[in-house]
Amino acid sequence: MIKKKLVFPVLLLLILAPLKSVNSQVKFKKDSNPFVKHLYTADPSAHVFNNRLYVYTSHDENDAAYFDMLDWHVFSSDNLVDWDDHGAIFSIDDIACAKKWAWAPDCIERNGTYYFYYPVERTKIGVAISDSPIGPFKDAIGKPLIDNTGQVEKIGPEPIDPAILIDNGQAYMFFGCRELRAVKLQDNMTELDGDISTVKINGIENDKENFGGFYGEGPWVFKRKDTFYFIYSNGWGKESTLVYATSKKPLGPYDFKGEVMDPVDSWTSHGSIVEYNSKWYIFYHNMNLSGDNYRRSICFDEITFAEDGSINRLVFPKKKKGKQK
Ligand code: FUB
Repeated sequence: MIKKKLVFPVLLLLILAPLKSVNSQVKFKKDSNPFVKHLYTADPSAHVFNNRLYVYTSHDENDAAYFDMLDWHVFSSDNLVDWDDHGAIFSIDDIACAKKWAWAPDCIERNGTYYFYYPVERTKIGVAISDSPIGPFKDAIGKPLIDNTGQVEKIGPEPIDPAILIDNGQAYMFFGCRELRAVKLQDNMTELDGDISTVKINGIENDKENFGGFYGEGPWVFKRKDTFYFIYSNGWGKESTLVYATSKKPLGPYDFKGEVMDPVDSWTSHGSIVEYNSKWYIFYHNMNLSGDNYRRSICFDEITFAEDGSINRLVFPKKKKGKQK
């Protein structure tokens, strides 16, 4: 017979166990950047769902010596000061086809369902679904949506960093490291619609890795007025940062415009731009909390546009120390 004094703690554990594994919450306030300080986070993809802002991130481990990441988190806020960490919403353990490298994700809502796109093992992109923006997510199709095994020429050498845009009812997925690819998605969001194509960015033809408009990784596309803005990292050097190009069509061709922000101190630059309550914000990561490239932390700042639609470059008050690589 269970002792009486054990009944309460056991009951409490039973009640809390499902919450912990799915939506364990840490509540905190943003007082400065980086604004998430209780764990290391990177690659923020920010979206507004039902008038609340959600930021989907990858998660750097406390003892990381590489990007050996295991799960993904989502954070949300309705005033950008008070934040909830909804915990690990999906993890490598939930995926049959992968054992490592839970890298930069994205999430989108369509017809009341949330689709979470995740890159794994630097070779595959999968999709998981939920009826809530904070999960629980479950793998949607039990196999990768994209897998470059034997198809490097078509899919690219490193299909990572999926970014989803829905425009005019059509969903698009952008992805890739060093080689940018895009593909339409079917209305069910779990199947490709047509061929994978290369997105052209005019004006970067002579730009080399780490400089100018070189395409590095971390694509993100958003629409403002009638213009599509494509932002991405131009590499992993001391001066590399997020840059952008614009087009009147989602799949381009895009015209290179310039830098979005000052370089951060980590090798990697990865971010997203979102409109919330009539202001625009850029989410990005740096390594200011840890001083280590494999333990990054997400930040955000307001960003503005000039009259002609160009992005007013985000300038940090003091120039950060150069990158190490
Ligand atoms: O976080 C792992 C990788 O580092 C991402 O996929 C890249 O965009 C870079 O931030």
